[in-house]
Amino acid sequence: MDAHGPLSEEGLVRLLSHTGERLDHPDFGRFAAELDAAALRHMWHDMTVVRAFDQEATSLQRQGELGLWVQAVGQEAAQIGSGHALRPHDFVFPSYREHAVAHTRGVDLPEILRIFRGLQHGAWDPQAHGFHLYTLVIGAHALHATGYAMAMARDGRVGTGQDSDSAVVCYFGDGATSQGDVNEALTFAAVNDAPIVFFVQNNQFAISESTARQSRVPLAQRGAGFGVPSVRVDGNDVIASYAVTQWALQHARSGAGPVLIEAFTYRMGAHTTSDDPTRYRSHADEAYWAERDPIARLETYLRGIGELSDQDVEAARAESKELGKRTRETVKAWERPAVETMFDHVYAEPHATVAAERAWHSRYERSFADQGAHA
Ligand SMILES: Cc1ncc(C[n+]2csc(CCOP(=O)(O)OP(=O)(O)O)c2C)c(N)n1
Repeated sequence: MDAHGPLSEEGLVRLLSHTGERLDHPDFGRFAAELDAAALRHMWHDMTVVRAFDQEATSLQRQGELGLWVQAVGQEAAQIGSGHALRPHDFVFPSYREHAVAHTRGVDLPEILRIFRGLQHGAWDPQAHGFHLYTLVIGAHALHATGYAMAMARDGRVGTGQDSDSAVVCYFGDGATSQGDVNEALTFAAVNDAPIVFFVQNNQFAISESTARQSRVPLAQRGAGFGVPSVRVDGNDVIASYAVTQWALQHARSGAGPVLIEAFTYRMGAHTTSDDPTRYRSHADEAYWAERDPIARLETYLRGIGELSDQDVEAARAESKELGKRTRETVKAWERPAVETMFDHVYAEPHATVAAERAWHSRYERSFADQGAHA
């Protein structure tokens, strides 16, 4: 592996080693100091519960209850750390793997599965949660997020020093950084000093394509070309993810412009339940990253300082089990909407193409009835 390439661990901000020792950092240590033991336990708890939910969703897909599931196992620290740094007034544009961020924004986890059961295009009210709908078109939402951030600034919601100062966080993957939309978003955000944090989860793969096929340099270096301050952080270190995001949000909310964070992490699961990662990566690689599990390292640290008890672990296990049960029951109880309703929410206004598709669909349905009549 190239020591200075996109998969190197060079320059990562790290505040918790993979064996669970606390580390300091001259620029970001002060943000981590905001986290007391209760806050860290809360993060551990969130990561644990979200992982259990993720595993439950994978099982439901395997049982034929979901069309697809997008796993986020291994990326919990990047998401929970950054999610905990957000304030209610901030606004998040996720891609489609940000289940842990959704949890921090108050989205009830089972609700996410409405999308993956094919019942709804989106499954929550974005304004109620400060959390936009999932976007499957890679990188497209980076432009939406930048426009939203520019509007926030025009609405006087940055640089006042008040609690109402806000920022946008836009999450996407390493592969998305190769998309035109993301590069256009960085250009607009930079020249407009938009209050936005581009949070890249470099999970090392765009489906089967390694980050090494997306870039010659660490992805954070791309920000420099746009004049956007950029930081590489150990994405499996929840403390560092929190600290770096906290700094970035304060920067953006103050009116100083955008920040790019590259959270270097590893997708421990498959790209989706339709993918077989054994086709393109080694067991040795998986074993290396299993030792860097984001939840285990925080657990080791908290146990070492006497801030996580067997009762805490047992309570989280019981809660996870209960959430799994509630998830299964909720999903199976959802009623199937009439197929034609898929045309209802594509556009707010009537649209000629959608109307033509709806008409085609109804002719198609009728053709079966006609066949029956002639039989
Ligand atoms: C515009 C567009 N091109 C291609 C795809 C197909 N596609 C779905 S996921 C994916 C890989 C994305 O990788 P990355 O940005 O690293 O995010 P990750 O899935 O690893 O979180 C691709 C190419 C798509 N959804 N949208």
